[in-house]
Amino acid sequence: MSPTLPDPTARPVVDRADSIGRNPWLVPLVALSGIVALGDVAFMVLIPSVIPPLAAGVVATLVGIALVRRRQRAAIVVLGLTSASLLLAGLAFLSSHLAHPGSPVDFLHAVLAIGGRALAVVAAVGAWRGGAPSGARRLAAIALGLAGVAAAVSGIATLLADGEAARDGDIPAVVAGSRFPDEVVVEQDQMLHIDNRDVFRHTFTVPDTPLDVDLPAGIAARATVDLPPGSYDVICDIPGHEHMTSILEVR
Ligand SMILES: [Cu+2]
Repeated sequence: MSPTLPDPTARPVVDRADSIGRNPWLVPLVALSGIVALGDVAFMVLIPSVIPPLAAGVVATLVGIALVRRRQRAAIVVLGLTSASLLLAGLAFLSSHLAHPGSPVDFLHAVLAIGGRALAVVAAVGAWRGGAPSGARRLAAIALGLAGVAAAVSGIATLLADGEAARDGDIPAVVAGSRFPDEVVVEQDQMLHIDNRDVFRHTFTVPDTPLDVDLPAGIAARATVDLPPGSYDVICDIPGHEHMTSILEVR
């Protein structure tokens, strides 16, 4: 690539409709911001639950994209700051999802929300500084490569994931639509067969007891209920799944 020399005939690249084509970083910035926001919307629809910071980020992204033609500098600031703040705020929560490629919705959303936002911040800095077009193309190539690798890793992990079949005497519990059964009744030392029919990961957890079953997307697991008779609260300990509760009645 030849170095980019300043064009002496160029007009100032500020707040002009015709300057979008002149700033090659705007295309990846708008594309990455838009794709990440779409991913957030899809994620919230699938959970299904509204996560306030993500919803605010979607609105801010729409405002930023609407500003691109008329107020280019303002758009770059809005889109850049939206990605940077949500990246920092969500890192701890989302990085735990990166460890579970076998749950494609959680995993791919985390890759998009972390990787896509990090690249959007880079694009915003490039757009603000008016960086070289070759850098913008490299950024787009990195984004496509990252998406391809993430999809491949998740696809393989999902194919390799293997659940456990129910056996005679197991007590069935189906998890679907991010809901547990209202109540699960089991005899002491009986086995539970918990079937996660969702496309994202859950856990079947009785806090402060050994009963803590990891349930990757679309996977069923068997678990012994080694608890004294009584009534126990069941939770899903994935952040954002606080609405998932049930009662385990041990007789
Ligand atoms: Cu859950």
